[in-house]
Amino acid sequence: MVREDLTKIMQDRFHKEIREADDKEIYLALMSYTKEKLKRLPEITGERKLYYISAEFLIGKLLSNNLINLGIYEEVAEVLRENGKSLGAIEEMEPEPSLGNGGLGRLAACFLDSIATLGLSGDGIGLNYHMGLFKQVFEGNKQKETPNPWIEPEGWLTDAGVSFQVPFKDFTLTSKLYDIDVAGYQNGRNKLHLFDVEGVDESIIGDGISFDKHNIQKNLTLFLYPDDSDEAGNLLRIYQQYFMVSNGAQLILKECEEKGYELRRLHEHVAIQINDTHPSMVIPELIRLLVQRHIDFNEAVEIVQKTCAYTNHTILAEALEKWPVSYLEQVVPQLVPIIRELDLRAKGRYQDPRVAIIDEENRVHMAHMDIHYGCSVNGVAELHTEILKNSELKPFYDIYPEKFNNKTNGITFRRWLLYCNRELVKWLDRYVERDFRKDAMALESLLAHKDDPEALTSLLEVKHQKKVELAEYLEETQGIQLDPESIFDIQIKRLHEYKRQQMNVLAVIARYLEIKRGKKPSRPVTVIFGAKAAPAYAIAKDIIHVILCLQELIDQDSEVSPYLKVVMVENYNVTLAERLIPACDVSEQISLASKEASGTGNMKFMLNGAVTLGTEDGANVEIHQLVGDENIYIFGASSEEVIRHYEKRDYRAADYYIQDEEIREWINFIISPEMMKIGDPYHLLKIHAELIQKDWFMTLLDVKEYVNMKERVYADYEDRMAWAKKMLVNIAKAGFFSSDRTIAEYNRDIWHLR
Ligand code: 26Q
Repeated sequence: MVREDLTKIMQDRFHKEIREADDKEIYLALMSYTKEKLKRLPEITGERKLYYISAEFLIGKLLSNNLINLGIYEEVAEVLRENGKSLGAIEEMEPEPSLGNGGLGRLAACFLDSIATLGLSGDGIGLNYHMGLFKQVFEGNKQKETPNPWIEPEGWLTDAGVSFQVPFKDFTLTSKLYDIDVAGYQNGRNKLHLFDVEGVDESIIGDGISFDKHNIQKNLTLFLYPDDSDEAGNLLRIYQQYFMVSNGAQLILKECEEKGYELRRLHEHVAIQINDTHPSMVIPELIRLLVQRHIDFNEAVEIVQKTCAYTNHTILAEALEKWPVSYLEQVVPQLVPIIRELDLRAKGRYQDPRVAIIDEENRVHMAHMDIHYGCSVNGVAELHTEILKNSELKPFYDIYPEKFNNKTNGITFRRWLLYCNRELVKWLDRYVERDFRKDAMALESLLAHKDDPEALTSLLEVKHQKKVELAEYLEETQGIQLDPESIFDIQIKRLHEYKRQQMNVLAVIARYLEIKRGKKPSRPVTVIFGAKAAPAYAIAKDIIHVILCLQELIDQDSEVSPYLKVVMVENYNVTLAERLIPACDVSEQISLASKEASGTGNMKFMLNGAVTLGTEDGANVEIHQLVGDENIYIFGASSEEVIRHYEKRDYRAADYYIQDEEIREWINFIISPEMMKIGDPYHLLKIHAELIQKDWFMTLLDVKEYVNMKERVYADYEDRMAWAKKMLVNIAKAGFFSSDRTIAEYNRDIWHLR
């Protein structure tokens, strides 16, 4: 079938045989073939439908994932092979849609896959950013941002032929809807709806990623907002958010009306999941639209409340959105009276100022609106939800204990195992008893082989193979040389102080200095970083600078480079993650306890047989519980301890610096003559001072224990069979982290789709 179909498409479009065509032509043919196949899948339907509204969907490349979910990946790969082509090379032709910053956006993408795979009726609603998250290039050991276009004349987007009017204060915009089909694994299809503005103008982009922030008509969907740590007091963000939710709400009502549902019964037919506070304006907007359609205000509030549920993804204070009422007045004045009314009602019931929607400074707390006027609040890992209930959102938990629930994150095994690690899948097929493809918990049967030398040896071979493949890939694409015999110690995630890449840097420096002193390790280590820093996040950029300088310094030092290598891959994205994760030995999950809501990279690494070196934070806690002390390396202060330090304000980085000679030596190395010669003294001095004088995320509290624990990890790695056993247990216990399980729980507790 595939053979004949593809041959015919090649003939019709390019008048060529497959073997004569170039990779781009094959890519185009394969894509149109796949799109056609997707279109023929039955649409998933149901009495109640979920709308997952999110400012980000970090979907990554779609070709291979679609082929897998359609069940034709192997067949296509075979047909190409027969014709002297490789599917791998074809994949390179596809641009990556980077429509998200990191965890939250990638989670939304995993969820869409699982919702369709479970046969639940549920669509995504978001924005069609023309530029994904900026492309990162390194120049002079610094990050530079450049535009990252991904939309091509032919791609996965299809014009849905739907548009709405979205009213702003000074003008009304007409939207245009594009859809992407989302195939379930061996199941039907749902949709990702991405709204765009007709008049977006890519020519207003100036230097790097700068553009005219005021020309809303031309810029609204031009860029994905980079997760900005400095107060992004930008009106554009509000324009984007309102555009997204107004379109979303209009689409939802339109679909209900088309199905003949009564709007009074909206909640019986619709569930809306609000992905962090970015889509929170959907609450007042839906109320507005229902009232416009002659539903009484009180009833509209009730209907919306029964429809909407909110997920919290962070407890970092600076990330909790609070919009000044005056901003909303300037952009969406029609929502302001509604929000004021919702606020008055909440204040009437609860006088505690901590639960007010509009605070004394006239700022609207988006999360507060979600909690008062939604039916559910969830955190994304056990620990995170407990912190929400007991501290961050405690006043709300006291009022609405029944609304709070935990939904520990998950990842789709289709992309993060079936696609990215076919060698491991082959191995699993040998040792897992039932089919783990539809039932991730089946992986647990692997435990029967935890002392089987043949299973363990072949597992080590799979890992080695993936390390070789990564080395080849990085050599080809970035000119980086890796030694597959070395330990691959990997930290890939957004750059943020709380994630503590700087602590990993200090450990690298510690190792460097040891080698310099003559302590040559028996096996080399490769420490790999991948991370983008928000363009306005100065400290994060300084940390990147240190890493890149260290990389250069060690590369140039023939005394150290045989034993230690630092690599910061350029432009870390989903595609690179798919290569890095299967090749990883040591998974770095070293956030300051209490700060990482969940993490999802930790799960991807575990599933691919890496061993975690981490703090008791986010889902690491659950990984620890599942695999046991023997199969994970846990260190550092507990979340309670950290929270106490913040309460008492008694953490002083300088004390550690003054009292501990080693810590002092490591930190001072950042401004050593060797480093200052390679790097920019201004930035090196800045990060040096930052670590001693502020260190808001308590690097120095844990760094000693971290360095010691890492030493133990590397030593344990040498007992290859014992290490392989740890790998096996990690894989066996990863089933819990399938997003199929997460979605089944959302459905059981919140959505109630049938
Ligand atoms: C805010 C204001 C202005 C512009 C951008 C933003 C913004 C954008 C994105 C704020 C936050 C984000 C993303 C947050 C995020 O990715 N959180 C992560 O969510 C994951 C999925 O639940 C968790 O696993 C991670 O622990 C959490 O950090």
